[in-house]
Formats: sequence, structure tokens, C-alpha cells
Amino acid sequence: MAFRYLSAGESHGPCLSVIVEGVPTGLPLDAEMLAADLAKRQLKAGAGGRMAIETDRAEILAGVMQGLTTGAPIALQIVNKDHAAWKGREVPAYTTARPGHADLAACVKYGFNDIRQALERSSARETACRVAVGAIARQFLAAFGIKARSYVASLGAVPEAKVTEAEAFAFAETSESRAPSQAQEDAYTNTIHIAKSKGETLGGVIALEVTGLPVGLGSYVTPDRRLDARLAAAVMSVNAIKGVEIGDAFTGAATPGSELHDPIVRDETGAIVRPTNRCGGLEAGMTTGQPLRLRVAMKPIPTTIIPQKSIDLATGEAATTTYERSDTCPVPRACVVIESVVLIELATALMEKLGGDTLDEMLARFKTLPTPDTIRLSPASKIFWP
Ligand code: EPS
Repeated sequence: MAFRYLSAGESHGPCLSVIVEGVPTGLPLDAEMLAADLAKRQLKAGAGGRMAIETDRAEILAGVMQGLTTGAPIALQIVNKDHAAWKGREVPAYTTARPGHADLAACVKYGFNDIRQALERSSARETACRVAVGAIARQFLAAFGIKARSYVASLGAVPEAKVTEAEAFAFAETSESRAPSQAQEDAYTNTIHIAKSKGETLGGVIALEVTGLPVGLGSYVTPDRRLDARLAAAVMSVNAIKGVEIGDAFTGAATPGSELHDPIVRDETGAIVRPTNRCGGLEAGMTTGQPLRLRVAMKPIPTTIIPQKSIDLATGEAATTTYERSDTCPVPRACVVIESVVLIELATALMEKLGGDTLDEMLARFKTLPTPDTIRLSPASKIFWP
């Protein structure tokens, strides 16, 4: 069984729709649980005009009865309030391709003569669907004690702060820009303000951690079951994401092997422990039971007020890009999107491990799985099966 979904909807169409399949029976679910995550996608820091128009809410249309999932496909709908402003309006064709966006390749590929036919679907508005689905995955995984957190590790050219990960994750929960500290919050706000006044856009790096994972989700036996590959694919599928790092991958590439790999030792009680987590909680495509650690690079939004060199696809002549509306820096808003796609992938991996139709039978099976605590064996014990 897998936790899978399919979304539909355009940025300025009547609504976004998504069907989620594979959720077990008995999971408590209501629109308020989804609204909390959707609100995090609407953080004001760095957001453009659209976020002031929308109040994203996912209406649950199927798959939930008396507040509990029934095991049937769950149908969700998020209304685009801005649709009313576009309905019946004569919208001029958009013909100059924005560098960095889907525009040029999409028009060549699909034979469009108006870029709007591509940009309406390639818009990051679709990520509202993934956050709604991610909220279901979050609710499911929370039943097993599995939790995700994230913060904006760097934004534009603001250097990274020297704060502990624990402080960073905790501060970000209350920060409008999901910054790791008050000093970073001030720097991010200032940098976004300057970029906005120049008509510029900014990218950044998101740090994510997932705790409570059992040992052995994913597998090394076939490439498509490697959880590191699946997580990277999920993260890379989010608009404007250009890179993903698992653990200390990039500094690790320059570190000798004997210094990089996380030792397997017994502590003073005789328990088997991993004192470090440079592998980011994944070895050979499987969870180690340590926290999953990812860092994600987001490029600046291609839609800038500053005109960029391009071609008018209608005339073939050199042209500069025109601006309608976009975010200055969506990195703070993207945190919950990254959490969502990771949680969806982890929910699938956990379901593969546990099987089952009801949440209760999955919870019972989960108690039998090895966790860092259950492999804390006495010195006399071995990992190998008897
Ligand atoms: C977005 C909705 C869009 C964009 C933005 C994100 O709305 P509009 O086009 O009406 O301004 O603001 O989309 C992009 C960043 C993009 O690259 O397309 C949203 O709901 O998040």
C-alpha cells in the first residue's frame, strides 16, 4: 500500500483539487488540521500580492466520516478566491518567455501560442495541494511519534547563523520568515525589503529534520526502493528547488572516509549507539533510526520586476520580460511544502513496512519494529537473529 495522490487545477482556475489514496481507516481528520499547515504556506515574509487575496482552506469532500478516515480515497478542494477577478475577463496573451520558468520549453513542447497555457499549471500555486496532502501524512505519522520541523538556514546572501539546530528549529516555529534566531529574522526581513524595493527576487536554503523514525524504512535491494533517492525526487519535484543535500553530503565529499562515517559503538550502559549523524539518518537507502536531516536549495523566483533578456515567442524578436505579480522570496513559505513532500514519502515508506488497513493494526505492528531504543542491547546480546 502506498500513500499516493494526484492533483489538478490552475493558478487562476476555480479551484485546486486533489485525491489522496492509501490512508488507513480510523485516522482523525478534519479541515482545521489541514488549515494549520496551509496557513504556514501563506506566511507574509517575502510573499507577493496573491497571498493577501487567498485564505487557503481544503474542504474534505470524500473519504472521511464522523471525523475519521474510511480507507476510501480522500477528495480535497481548495478554492482560488482570485478566480473571481479573472473570470470573464479578457486576459491578454503572455508571449515573452521568463528565463528560469517553464515558459520556453513548455511552448516548444506543447505547441502553445500563449505562455499562460503553461504558467497556469506550472505556477507554485499547486503546492497548496501538496501541503494539504502533507497535512494528512503529518497526522498519520504523528500517531507513531514521527515529526518534521524546518527552518530557513540562509536567505539570499545573508550568511548562516551560529546557533544550535535545537535553537534554530524552535525559534523558526514562531518566526514570520522561519528564521533560526532573532538576529537572522531581522537580517532576512531587511534583505527581503531591499530586494523588493529593487524589483529583485531571492532564493535560500531550507534545513529539515524528521525525528522518531524506526530503523529500516526503505531498502537497498532495488534502486527504486532506496529512500534517499525517493526523498530527493520528492523534494526536487517542488517548484524552484535546484538541490538537495542528505546529511553532510557536500562537506563529506571532501572528508576522508575514516573520519566521515558515523561510528557504531557501545555506550557506557552497553547500548549500541551512533554518537554522530553525518549520514543524515540514511545509510544505503534505509533509515538508521537517527533523525533524517536534509538541506534544500531554492532558486530565486524567475518572475522579476527587473526586466530580463528574452525573446517574444509571438514575433521571434528580442524582448525584455514583463511583470504581473510574484513573490520576492518564497523560501519561508516553502518550508512547509518541503516538510509536506518529505512526510508524504515517509508515510508511504512506513505503510510499506507495516502493511495493514486500520490505524490500530499499524500501531500494534509499529511497536514491534526496531528503533534506536530497542537496539540498545545489553553487552551480551547480538543484532543477528538467533
Ligand atoms: C502562488 C500563486 C501565484 C504566484 C506564485 C505562488 O499567484 P499569482 O500568479 O496570481 O501571483 O504568486 O507562483 C510562483 C511563485 C510561480 O513561480 O508561479 C501561490 O499560491 O503560492
